[in-house]
Amino acid sequence: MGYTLAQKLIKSHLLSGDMTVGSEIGLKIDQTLTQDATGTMAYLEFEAMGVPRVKTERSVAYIDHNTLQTGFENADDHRYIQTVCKKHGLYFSRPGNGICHQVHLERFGIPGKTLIGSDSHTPTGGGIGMLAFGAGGLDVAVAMGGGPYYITMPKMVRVNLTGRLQPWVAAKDVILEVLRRMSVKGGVGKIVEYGGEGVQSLSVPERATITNMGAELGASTSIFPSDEITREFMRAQGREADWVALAPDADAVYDEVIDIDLSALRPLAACPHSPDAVKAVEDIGGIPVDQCCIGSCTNSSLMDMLKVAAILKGKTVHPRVSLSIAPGSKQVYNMLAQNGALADLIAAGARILECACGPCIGMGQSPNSKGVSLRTFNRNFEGRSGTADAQVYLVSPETAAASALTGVFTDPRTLGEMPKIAMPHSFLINDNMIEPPAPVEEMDQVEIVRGPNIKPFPQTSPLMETVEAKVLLKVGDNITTDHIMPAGAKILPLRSNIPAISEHCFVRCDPEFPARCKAEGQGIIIGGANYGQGSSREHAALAPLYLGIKAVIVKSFARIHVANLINAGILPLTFADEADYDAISFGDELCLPDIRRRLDHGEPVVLLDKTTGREFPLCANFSRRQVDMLLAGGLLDYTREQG
Ligand code: MIC
Ligand code: SF4
Repeated sequence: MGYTLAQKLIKSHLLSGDMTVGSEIGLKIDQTLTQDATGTMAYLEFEAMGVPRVKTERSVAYIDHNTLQTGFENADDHRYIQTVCKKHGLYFSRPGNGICHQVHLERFGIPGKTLIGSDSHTPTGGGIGMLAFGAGGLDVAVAMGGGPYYITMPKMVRVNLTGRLQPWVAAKDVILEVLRRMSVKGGVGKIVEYGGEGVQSLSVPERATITNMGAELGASTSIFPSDEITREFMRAQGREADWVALAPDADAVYDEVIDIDLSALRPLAACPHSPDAVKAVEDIGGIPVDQCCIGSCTNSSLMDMLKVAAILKGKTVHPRVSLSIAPGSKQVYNMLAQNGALADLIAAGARILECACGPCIGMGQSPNSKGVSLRTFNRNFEGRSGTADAQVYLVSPETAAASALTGVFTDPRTLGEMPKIAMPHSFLINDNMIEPPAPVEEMDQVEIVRGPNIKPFPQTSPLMETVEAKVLLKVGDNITTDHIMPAGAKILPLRSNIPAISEHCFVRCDPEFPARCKAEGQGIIIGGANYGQGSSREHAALAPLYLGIKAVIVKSFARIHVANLINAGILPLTFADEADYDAISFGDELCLPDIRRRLDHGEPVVLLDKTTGREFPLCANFSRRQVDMLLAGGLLDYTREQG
């Protein structure tokens, strides 16, 4: 029996475990990336491990999220990360150089290599045939120190692409169609592998749009084969020597197959407030639009920008609409400037933003009250834009540009003939904003600069014999890490200060939550299905840890968040019977009797509701390594114990 492409790459990087679906495997990691909003914690953790120099083939730190500097905090974090890189052997992509995933694809990604990043959209690298995972900062720190990255062996899904996209239909519409069919939970425990003759009509940036937004499926990762088109892209980036051909075996077996005829797709949009609430643009109707934002790690490639420039050329943005555009990287921005397309964007009235995440993470450009915002981004969770009642739709750059001109939701196919844009034969290569590390003999002289806002990792403690605590919060299905630990311009500068950021934990669901936790000293959270979907931010585990949360008991978890909870030493447990969720109320006194012994000996775990006297069986399907981490009080303590 042959292997899928992902299985081949897992096999060639397997350090522990066997490749049976559902069992824990440890992978060798070739490359890591971090961004600044998760990076400070990751590097504090790396420093705590005491490894002098990263052991990966390539580790890169990007500054792209916290670039709005309204106080000293973000700039201090940038300086801290810069000096850590210099000392410990990492490449540092300076602020202004672009969004981590876009720059990594352009300058560092290599087909067939493994990559983990402290950002959930790291699977963007799957667009050039990397096996790339989003992970918590601690997991990235361990990988930088040469340790394995552990995942649960996923199932394999094949998305079989046939035909080719019609004019005005884009890669974004492909992934929106996959989301429509599979939902935001549909990818959990799976790797999505794209194949079929339709693949040949998709450029690398288009493939990367698709693998990027595979994060919204909850998938472990997504991947495309590495073929002549990949080679062409690598050549145009001056990196052809790094190219290898990669494909699944002809007799590879998949657990699930999805067929998509590219020629049958129409322009699509994800409606408020979920990336899987997908409708055809023509069915949404011409609702008035207040804002269009073009950019983000999903759609900020040169090709995307050139298409938008061609659509806007010689026209004016509609008076009702604010159009902002953030090119994904300095390479993209510079090429737009050189070929004149930037002038077309400016002339049409676009508000050009720096090459960074910007509005995608609520760093400015929040829409007006009840504003309708069309964004080429990947997430439209309620409130993420910074405006609680904004209506955010996720669309292709073509749909966003068309709607920016008409002022109403517009199917770009109504614009007439589509401008023809060709991939350049060579990209403008200038890595002057990527700072290499200090040579080994000079690393001792580098001093790490720490601003006053950078506070140490929160206190952890070994798991108690019995956990007794109240339900301090009960939430429903599909809780995102944006609910747990909101982002945005005001809160993001606190990412290096867990005590301060904890004051904002869950406040969008319940403003009293942090104060209640502090008053009680410890507590338990009850949640529904797909708890912790979205971002990889480990702050969604570290803030609850700081607030005394001992266990999170839910119907099901999202992949990265459950790993972050275990790393933080918080018990992530699931109901054996989902219906038991209804039997537990806010404020109930709960008990996990003998939890330490039961976990240690693999005995069944039960939940006693002392308020009602009822008892419920729970699932605690942990690997031995995970049990040991939980007993120790999290990954840092576990690593210390292991010496
Ligand atoms: C996001 O898109 O939510 C982020 C901001 O990039 C996060 C990381 C973070 O919270 O810092 C992600 O996707 O992992
Ligand atoms: Fe940045 Fe948005 Fe991409 Fe997250 S999803 S990495 S905030 S551009």
